[in-house]
Amino acid sequence: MKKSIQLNQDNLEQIGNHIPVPNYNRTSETADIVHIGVGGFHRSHLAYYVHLLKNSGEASSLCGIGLREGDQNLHDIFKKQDHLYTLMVKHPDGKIEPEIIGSIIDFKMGTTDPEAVISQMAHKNTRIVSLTITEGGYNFNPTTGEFNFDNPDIQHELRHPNDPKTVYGFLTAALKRRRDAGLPAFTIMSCDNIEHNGDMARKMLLAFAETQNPDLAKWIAKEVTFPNSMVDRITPVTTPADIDILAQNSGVQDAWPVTCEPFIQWVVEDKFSNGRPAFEKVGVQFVPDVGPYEKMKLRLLNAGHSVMGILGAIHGHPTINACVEDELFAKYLGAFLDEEATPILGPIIGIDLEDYKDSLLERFANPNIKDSVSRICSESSAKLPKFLIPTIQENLATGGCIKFATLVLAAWCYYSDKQADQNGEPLEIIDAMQDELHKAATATSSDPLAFIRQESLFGELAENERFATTYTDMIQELYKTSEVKKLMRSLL
Ligand code: CS2
Repeated sequence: MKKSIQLNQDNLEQIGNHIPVPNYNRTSETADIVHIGVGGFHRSHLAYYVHLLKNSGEASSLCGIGLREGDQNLHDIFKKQDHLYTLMVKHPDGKIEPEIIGSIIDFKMGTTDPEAVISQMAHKNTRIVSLTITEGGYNFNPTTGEFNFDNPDIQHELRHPNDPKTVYGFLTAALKRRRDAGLPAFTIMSCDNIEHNGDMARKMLLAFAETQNPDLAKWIAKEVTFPNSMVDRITPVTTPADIDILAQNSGVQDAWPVTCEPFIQWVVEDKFSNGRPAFEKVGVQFVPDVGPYEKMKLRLLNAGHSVMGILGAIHGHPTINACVEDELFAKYLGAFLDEEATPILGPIIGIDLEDYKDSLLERFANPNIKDSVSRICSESSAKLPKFLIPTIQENLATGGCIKFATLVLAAWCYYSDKQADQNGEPLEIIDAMQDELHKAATATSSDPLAFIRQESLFGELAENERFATTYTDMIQELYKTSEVKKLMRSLL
């Protein structure tokens, strides 16, 4: 076994003998992009695009921000590694391409040092504040679509504007400081999987700001832009095995590398209030209206993931590639995409939907990626209302097919109720609504529609007769046999 070298700035030259390292200077810079939510996806996507820009000689860099206690671990690791990390691109043929990324130059924690975060955002060099705060992070009520003022942290921030806790408190504190200093507003760039993610960020921030400081809200409405974007790169959870492989094959000691697929895409609206880096030079597509691209990606890729993930979890498949290697699952996915998701998309300029779906199947099948179904099923309560439930609602309205997606909801109920697969193996469930989901699902024995009556997730679905009959039949069958494949087969 090779002796591995600790990843940090001093060792970069030596590491560069084995794998690609940044060819740019990382010192004496102030970030122009401040990013909230430095998860794996941010590090495989936006931070990678900025790395490509820097490698091509452009000046741009990122300061990461953590607003949750759970971010402390990455903060501490980054400190030791001078904010360097390895991106391990995993190809379907088994090849792994590691590369050291240096585009993040700083990381600040809002939980322990809120002032440092506000002043970073309010710094004159900051042009963009970007977000990957997850679907659940936008703090809106899924039924009404309105801002959730009941959140205790939001209540605290409304009363104490100088003691922010959530993304909204930090954004208003920093924007106020910029306005008072006569500095231009920054762009707020959402990179989350939500249809009209920029519009959503705008609506939520304005609702908050109007209550906290109506004058400031007017300034924000006029000065801040919120481009919508479609972001894409499958980024599994890093495992201890990834850390070992990197140390053994490349001799690099990195406590938190990120793994991802080769595919990458970012389509964004060119609405930046305070300028932007020349992202088009590194393959980013700028379009006037990102809506159709977002809808396509969320309703095909993300929904397809959830279809495989939830059915796969109950069947006992550990990963997405294991699901699509199973012929029945692959066929089921194809049927869902073709018969339920595609009809509501309509044509999209410049995109051949058949090619797009073929490439999705290939990406899901990448055997080297091993994307766990538990990652896909995590936070389903925030994902399904964006990825899958609207497809059922739209198909109900037009008389379209609903059976493939409806089985996923029945399976989700079973999953939330039993918290185990069909063989009784316990499932790892990660969901902010886990207790409510479990409670609603356990009432299924006395009321087959109990799970669907959770209005905040499903709206009025339980009242729709066609849906209610289809779902009830499936629930009865699934609870009787526990064999999800039997039901899948019967629908094809
Ligand atoms: C996945 C996404 O979390 C999920 O359910 O569908 O993380 C997906 O892998 C990314 O959006 C790909 O761009």
